[in-house]
Amino acid sequence: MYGNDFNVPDDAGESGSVSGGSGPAGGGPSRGPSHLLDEVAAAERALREAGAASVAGQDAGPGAEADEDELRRYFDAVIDADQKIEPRDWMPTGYRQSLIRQIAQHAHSEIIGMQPEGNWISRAPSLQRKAILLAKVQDEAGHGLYLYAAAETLGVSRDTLVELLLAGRQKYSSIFNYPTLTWADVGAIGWLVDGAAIVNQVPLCRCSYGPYARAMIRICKEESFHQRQGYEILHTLAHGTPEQKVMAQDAVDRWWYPSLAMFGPPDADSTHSQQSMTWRIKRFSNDELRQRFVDMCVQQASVLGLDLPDPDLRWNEQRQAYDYTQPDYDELMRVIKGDGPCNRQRAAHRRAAHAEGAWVREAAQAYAEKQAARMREVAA
Ligand code: BYC
Repeated sequence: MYGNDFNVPDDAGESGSVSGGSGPAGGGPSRGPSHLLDEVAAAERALREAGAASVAGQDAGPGAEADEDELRRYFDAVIDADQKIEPRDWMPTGYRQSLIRQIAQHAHSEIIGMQPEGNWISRAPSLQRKAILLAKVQDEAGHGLYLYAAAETLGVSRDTLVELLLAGRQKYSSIFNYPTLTWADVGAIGWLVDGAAIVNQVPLCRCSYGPYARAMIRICKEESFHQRQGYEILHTLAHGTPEQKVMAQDAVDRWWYPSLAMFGPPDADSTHSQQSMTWRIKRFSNDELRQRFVDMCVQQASVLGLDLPDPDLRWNEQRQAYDYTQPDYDELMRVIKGDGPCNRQRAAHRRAAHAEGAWVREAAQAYAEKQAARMREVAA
């Protein structure tokens, strides 16, 4: 349950709202990440129900001869009824393009995100740590595949998306342009980066586009293990030798603000949020999710015995949320534009891996063609 083994098991907030939750004794919201798993389960139930329900009293969508106004009205009714748009349904071009942009960026992030942690597979401090990290990095490859597959249902091929990434024409998450300097960074990535990813991604389980929502349910379940392993690494280090505790604190100091920046620009500067929320692709704004993440981390940091590097972090009774220092959004923009500490290295590594993997793609293609030819022979 998202690394909450060490949490005070008294959190009893509602699971529907973003910033809700009552403050426990000592101040601060008690909403822990286990609520996020409850939300994933609720989203999964809602998805099943959506599949069985009819929209706006209609048993089927508009017929083949429907004009664009009729199709658009039906699309709007599906969105308003919180039902799912499926690949064969009519959708506005902007909706399709926005989904391709976001899902591709998300898929690329999973694949590029393997690099900072992959860097530590051969140096993990024990066989068990190595096996766990290997499994986590493999999961990320799988998440990339689910997401590329979801994007393909929108009529764009995975090859095209990969080419756009390699050409620097599509983005991936800013966070993966920071270096992993010590073993504690693997813990901080799990706790903070995967924690931020989960907070951002759980609402995507309710995204209006069916294939993306379904992929996110599976991804969020797997991410729970990732966040938990990071939290456990940091807990071990924070309760180890003084040097290990210093290493854990240093990693948290370096990853805190980049993790806050992962949620994107502040709402006032977010170009896509409003339209994405109208289409129910996004359910909450960047700032709402960032606040939820901060509120979740404060209590966990205190259980870890580590400090969050923000002297102005304090509980605001009136807002029922923590006040905190915003990340440096100019730095976020520089990193997004390609000028972060590791952008060039990450892109070069991905291009090299793609080129070195050409023979695997060719072999798979040749095998698929051989199989197809055999099937044709059998059928003839
Ligand atoms: N990094 O209008 P906005 C993971 C871009 S996977 C880079 O607010 P939107 C993990 C944004 O694309 C983590 N670019 O955009 C994996 C837009 O540019 P364009 C990835 C960013 O879409 C492995 C412009 O800034 N998660 O965690 O409404 C191991 C304006 O932004 C960033 C996802 O992709 C950023 N941080 O909201 C471990 C989740 N922020 O496209 C962990 C799905 C913003 O106009 N994506 N930009 O050129 C989303 O939820 C949303 O796309 C975002 C941005 C919240 C990221």
